[in-house]
Amino acid sequence: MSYSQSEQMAEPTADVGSGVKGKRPAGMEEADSWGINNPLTYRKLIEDAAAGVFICDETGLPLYANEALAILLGYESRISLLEEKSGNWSFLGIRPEDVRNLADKLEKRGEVRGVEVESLGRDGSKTWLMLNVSKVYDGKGRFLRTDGFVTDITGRKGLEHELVYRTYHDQLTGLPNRDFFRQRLHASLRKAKRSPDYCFTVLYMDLNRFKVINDSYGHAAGDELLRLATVRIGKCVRSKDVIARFGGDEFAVFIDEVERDADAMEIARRIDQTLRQPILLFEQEIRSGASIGIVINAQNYDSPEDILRDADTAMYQAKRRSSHGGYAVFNSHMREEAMSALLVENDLHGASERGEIIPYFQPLIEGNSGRLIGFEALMRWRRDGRITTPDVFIKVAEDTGLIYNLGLDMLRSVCMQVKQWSELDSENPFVAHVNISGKQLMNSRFCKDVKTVLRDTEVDPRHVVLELTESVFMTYGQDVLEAMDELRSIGLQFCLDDFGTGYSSLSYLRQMPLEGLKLDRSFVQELGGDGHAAAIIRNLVSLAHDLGLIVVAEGVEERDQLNELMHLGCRYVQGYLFAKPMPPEEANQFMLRSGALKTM
Ligand code: G
Ligand code: G
Ligand code: MN
Repeated sequence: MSYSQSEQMAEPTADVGSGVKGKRPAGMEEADSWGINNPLTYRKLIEDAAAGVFICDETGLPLYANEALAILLGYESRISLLEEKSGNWSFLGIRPEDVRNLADKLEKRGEVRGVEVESLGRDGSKTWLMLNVSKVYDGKGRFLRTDGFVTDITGRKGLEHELVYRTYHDQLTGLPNRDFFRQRLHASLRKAKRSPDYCFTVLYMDLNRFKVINDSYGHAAGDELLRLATVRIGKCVRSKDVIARFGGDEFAVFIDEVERDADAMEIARRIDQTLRQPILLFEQEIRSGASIGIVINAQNYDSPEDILRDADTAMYQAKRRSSHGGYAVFNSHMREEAMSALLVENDLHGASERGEIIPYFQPLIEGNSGRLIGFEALMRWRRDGRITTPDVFIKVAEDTGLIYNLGLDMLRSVCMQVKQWSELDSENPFVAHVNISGKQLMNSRFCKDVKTVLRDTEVDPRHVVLELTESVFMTYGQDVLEAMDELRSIGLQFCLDDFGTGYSSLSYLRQMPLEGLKLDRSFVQELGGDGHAAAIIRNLVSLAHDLGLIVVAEGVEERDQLNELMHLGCRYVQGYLFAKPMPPEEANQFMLRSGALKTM
């Protein structure tokens, strides 16, 4: 816009120069070759400015506006802006509450600085504005007019919005993240303080087998699984609930305004169900499922962290109860358990070094002859003079990684015992079974360390059988097979423990380099019932024999069970009927009595 043009556009405005008159620096009057004293200079500056400039009366009716402001507010021209006669700042297109706020502050302080408001332009466009507005008075304190400067901050706001979004959302699934979730819990806890009837529930979950799927099908498949899970969970909740992804395969769900506990449970049950359904991933059918921890009446907590801690504890319990996942509701008993797990962890450090980890032995028997074929070694912890069984400490040992050294120590003790026995009776083939957890097997040092133990103790590896549970295969997938092959190459054998409790497909069984199966004791316990268990055992035994595997039935407590097992073709047995797990000295005695050892 040229100088002459703007001169032609005379507007009904106040004198732009008047407000600055008194402030003009001394000496300017004389040297005015730049036109500094000329009011038209300022007018041109304002009219050409990129920022919007306006002058209003006391009621917010515009008296002057520059072109930039007209564009900013979506008017066709400044003329049409000035035709806006409704006053009360309506030309700005801002919300009524922002108008009230602006008028309030002007009234109280005479100015506002850096106020950010959203404006709905005349042309329907949305713009973020930053306002600097001040009332101008004359020397006697009489109100003259209101001056305003308006900057378009839409770009910056968009960026801020994006940053906030990123701060509070997960990029992969678009779900709110942990920080967002925590803030939501925080707000709800505050609400609960005000309204005693308000209730909410929190779920915390992770997907089963996520790691295996990610590792064996690739990260793209893992990502897709997370997205599909997001969609499925979304279908189980109501619009007022919040689903968040905490990273990895962990999700949390906030269930708002729960009227009855049963309603929250129903949602948890639906999520559990839907995640169990097979998922089609890149034309492969995959089964996942979730472990879900539930905190009902979460409104009674003090902090979001406490809620999440307990939900996590409950999730851990759900996982522990079943390798298929499912859900568990938090109760205070679980907290005690978590506490005692901490205590156990403390004590467990250094338990090996203090010689507190010892093997107990339970005989493996050939059913028909009653002949002793070997022992299963079961880890015991002699803690403060008392014998502690693995249910108290194995899980903690696995979670903390302590299992690795405990297991190796255990293996060493077993090997020393095996060596001693084999020296006493070198004619009888004799095995010791040792339980190995996935954490041990998957450690890259494991094979080397086992070799060292075998060499140090001078034990023939053919006397050692490693027992692995099905869950190891479900958790670690193909890698397990490689680790097994490596150990087999040094002469060790493998046996699948607790068979029938996991859901390893029978086709999987063919791929595994196994010598035997241990039939889970739940089958044996069901014997004598409706005959169903007998049929299953018969089929499993025959399948195992087809694959060249020996079968040991676990948990045989009664003679009838033994007889039926023999009848069903199961040749080897183990259980309280023969002996409980016993310390090494007693195992020696047992051997003597069974006639396996000629001398002691
Ligand atoms: O006796 P019992 O309570 O012993 O054993 C319970 C479970 O603990 C068993 O099912 C077995 O899987 C596990 N367990 C026993 N001993 C060991 C061991 O030496 N190492 C590992 N990893 N697990 C063991
Ligand atoms: O590793 P695995 O899960 O197979 O360990 C066997 C478990 O079964 C150990 O905890 C052991 O103490 C237990 N056990 C051994 N024999 C019997 C039995 O006859 N009955 C019951 N209930 N448990 C047994
Ligand atoms: Mn076992």
